[in-house]
Amino acid sequence: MDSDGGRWTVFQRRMDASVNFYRPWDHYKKGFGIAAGEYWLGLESLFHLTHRKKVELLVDMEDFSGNKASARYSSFSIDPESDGYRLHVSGFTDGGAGDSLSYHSGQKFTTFDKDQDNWADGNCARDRLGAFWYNDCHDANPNGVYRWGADNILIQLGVEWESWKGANYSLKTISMKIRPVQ
Ligand SMILES: [Ca+2]
Repeated sequence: MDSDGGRWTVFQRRMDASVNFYRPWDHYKKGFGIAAGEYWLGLESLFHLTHRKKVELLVDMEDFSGNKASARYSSFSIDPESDGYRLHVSGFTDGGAGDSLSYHSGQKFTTFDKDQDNWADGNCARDRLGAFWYNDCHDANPNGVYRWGADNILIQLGVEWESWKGANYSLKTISMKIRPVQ
């Protein structure tokens, strides 16, 4: 919570595979995990935190070799449940990770039991074993299966930020955090 001046509210974190992130809509709506560890704040809370104030987003990540990178977005919000918790993100600034999130802007949230993605033939959450604002399907999959780096077998099935490490590398850590813009 203290990176770059503090006051950030973490709404997503992966770090040690201690929490199962392959969960249904109701879990992603209400939140799960613990704030000090692996964590999903919940879409309903995220909506309330972003729908009135102007909010920025910081995504921090680390690989298994100790390299770190980030991506920052000057504007972040999601719509109410009645519009599928649709994501709006813009104003990218590169901290070495590249932009894997703009592809997801404008998308509704999809879980294995609620398909709101742009893939006509299937459900991205079921195919990628995660839950996210899937398009057709992802450049970022931070809620995917926790794995230990790359194995050249499981492609697009990991905790991924593809513009940094590609589709065959599952990150050691990733966190997504927001704070109000001054
Ligand atoms: Ca679909």
